[in-house]
Amino acid sequence: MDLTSRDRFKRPEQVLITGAGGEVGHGLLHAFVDSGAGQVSTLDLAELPATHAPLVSNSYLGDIRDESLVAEIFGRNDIDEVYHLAALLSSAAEHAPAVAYDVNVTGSVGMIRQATQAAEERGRPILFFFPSSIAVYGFSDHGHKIESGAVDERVFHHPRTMYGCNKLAVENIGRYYALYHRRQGKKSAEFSGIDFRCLRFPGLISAVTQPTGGTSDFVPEMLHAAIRGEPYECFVRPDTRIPFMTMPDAIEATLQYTGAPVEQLTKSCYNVAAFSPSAEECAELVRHHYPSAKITFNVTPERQAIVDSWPAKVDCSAAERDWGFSPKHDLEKTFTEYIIPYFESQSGA
Ligand code: AKB
Repeated sequence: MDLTSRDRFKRPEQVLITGAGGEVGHGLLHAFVDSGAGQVSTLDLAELPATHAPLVSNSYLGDIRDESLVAEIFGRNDIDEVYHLAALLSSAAEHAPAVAYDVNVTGSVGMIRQATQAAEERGRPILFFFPSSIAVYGFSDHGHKIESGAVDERVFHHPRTMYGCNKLAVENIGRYYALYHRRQGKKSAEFSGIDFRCLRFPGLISAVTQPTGGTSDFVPEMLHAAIRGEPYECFVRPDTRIPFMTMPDAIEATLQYTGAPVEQLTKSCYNVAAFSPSAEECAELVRHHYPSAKITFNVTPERQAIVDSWPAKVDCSAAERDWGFSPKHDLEKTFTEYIIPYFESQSGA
């Protein structure tokens, strides 16, 4: 992982990653350890995989909704930066909307509150990173996809899914705590709470892990199935088009953004994405690089409706301008410079 962009700015002494066992957590954990971050603590419902454990200074087992555990973690560790990744993804959240609200909103707001309190008590801000999503946008209120061009951060905030509603709520509550919340009896000049930063991620493609419970999963799923030599039935139409980026680009963007001086930032929430292929274009590239791949299409209407409510393209110009967002992988390079070299290195080819 190339961390030169982040090294130019600063390196946190103590980091807390929630949901560290998930896809983004896996990438971030490695990036922090490679860059020599002082100490990484994690909070996850499940034990971290054996490969992760040696990378972590303190690994806490538990639920993000357990505020006494979260308070204990802030009390025991002098955390500089929180990467709050724990969440139920969009398809999973539609099956259990009440649980999704509880985890994605109540749990996240509890984390934000505890981070704010810890920052106020020690008189130094805590950077709080929150991964939001293209799911905050909503484009098909009446069943028709609205053609909109590349969508910027300010518009179409009418999410169709519980997950999108959750992400939008936490974007706003995090911004509230960072900018407007004042501890009772404190003058604003004394304020030292959280520095809330948020990226709206597109679908993510990782060579190392496979997502679970998301609706953008059709691309990583068709790819991993081809690599395993298994057939894949894609659950959306061939012409379905939403934005994607690779996991290394997502990790690099996260670290570049969280390492940027606050004076450079004009938003608390930025779009990031690298390319917007149709499902068929992805399938063609998979077949090209893995000629034995067997990909067919069989639409699941509920999941199709979700991706139809998401934008085909997002406008990333604010991220490019403010903190130099510049993903390395387009769709073709995702295969030639990331996926294929990764699997060749795994097989010792
Ligand atoms: C999902 O599909 O739920 C996520 C997302 C686009 O936020 N990958």
